[in-house]
Amino acid sequence: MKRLTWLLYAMSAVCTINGMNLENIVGPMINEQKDETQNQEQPTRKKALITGITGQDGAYLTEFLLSKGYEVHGIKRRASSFNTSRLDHMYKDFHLSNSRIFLHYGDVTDSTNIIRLIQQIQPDEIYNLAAQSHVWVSFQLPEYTAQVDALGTLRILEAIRILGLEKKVKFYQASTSELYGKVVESPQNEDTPFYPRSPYSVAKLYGFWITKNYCESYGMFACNGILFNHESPIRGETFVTRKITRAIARIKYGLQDGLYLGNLDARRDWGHARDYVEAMWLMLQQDEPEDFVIATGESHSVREFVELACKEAGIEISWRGKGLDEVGYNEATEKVVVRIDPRYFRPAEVDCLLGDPSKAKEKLGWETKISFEELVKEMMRSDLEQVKISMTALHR
Ligand code: NDP
Ligand code: GDR
Repeated sequence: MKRLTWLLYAMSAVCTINGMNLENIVGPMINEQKDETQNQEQPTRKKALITGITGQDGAYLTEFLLSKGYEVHGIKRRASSFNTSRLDHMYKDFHLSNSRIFLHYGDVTDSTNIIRLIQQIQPDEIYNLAAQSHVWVSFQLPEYTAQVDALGTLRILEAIRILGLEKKVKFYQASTSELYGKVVESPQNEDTPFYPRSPYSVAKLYGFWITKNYCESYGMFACNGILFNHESPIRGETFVTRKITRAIARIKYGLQDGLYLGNLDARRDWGHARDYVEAMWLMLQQDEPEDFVIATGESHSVREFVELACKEAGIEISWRGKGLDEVGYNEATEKVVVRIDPRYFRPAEVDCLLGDPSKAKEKLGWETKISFEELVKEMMRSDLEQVKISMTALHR
């Protein structure tokens, strides 16, 4: 059932049938509702506020917190089209009984909005996931990225302080392995010095330190999760993993000829988002605020990800050529599947990330459960399924 609902999400996000977006079929109610602040309060129920609830992690975290009995409030941005498709299936489930998920229009670039929402909701926990989260895009939008990723964090912390909620609210900041950037040691742990390599990670560096500063200055429970890359079938379509699995699925069914990528040799420590949102929650259940690295402790190259995704799709891929001329071709058909496009290179690259999650294991009892191979398999199968469904629908 869970797989089906995520699949429906993914379909709604990417497919149109006869010009009609599938989002309308999955359940548009969440988009039609007015800004909600009234709810049937139950005194013992914990309230969480999630910024970035419409993103990958926001959706998994919402599902997780609902399963723990929380009332979940989320901030969504006004958009010209529906942007809640990752959440619609959960909202529908709860609409039938007492609703425990509430969406509020907002934006972390608007201080007054943030103050008003925190005042109205009075959350016990705030998860700050809102971000312009794409590293390559941050080179195109450096100022906006700083507004959201750096100052957005400050606005929330300051709102908590202005409202006198320092002792009530626990605050989680979505920090990132990108802070390690040009790594000075490997694997990276909580003591590894930072060396950010993009406007995104420089903005996140501010977010990291302002969180620490408010914790130390005002005694707030505020902590950083230094999360390494985590993916899923609902990963944004322009991050490399999802870009690969979507493209391979389309190539498999003849809807696309090939796939253009940037740096095939970049290595990342890739985990599954479902595992990682649990770690966020665990950090806020501790007695004292502490920062934690969340990672698998394994790193793989983009090239390996392509190979595994192709294998799962039944395509045997081989490589030939070097540098910009390197191609990945289908051994059976000799057709080129992967080409290099330098437009996807970054002005400054992060070559290799590998996390050491020992502290999380020891203090949070957290460990990754889903392996790299299982992750690729799940993503690939989901995208193959979506292409199949969209093709069937088109030929009906
Ligand atoms: P996504 O890009 O999927 O989601 C980002 C969310 O932030 C979306 O809900 C987006 O809204 C929202 N958002 C963007 N700008 C604003 C704004 N100005 N005001 C309010 N909301 C905004 O990211 P992920 O879910 O993958 O990541 C969650 C967080 O964790 C991010 O902060 C990211 O930087 C960080 N992180 C992610 C890692 C990963 O591997 N996924 C690893 C380490 C850190 P909309 O849907 O409208 O665009
Ligand atoms: P990253 O993720 O930058 O690590 O940030 P992304 O998937 O974008 O890139 C990973 C690596 O793959 C290389 N790459 C490509 N990347 C993209 N997007 N598109 C391509 O075509 C391509 N070809 C090769 C990149 O150069 C890079 O080395 C993610 C985000 O979720 C951040 O918000 C988060 O903080 C970090 O993970 C941890």
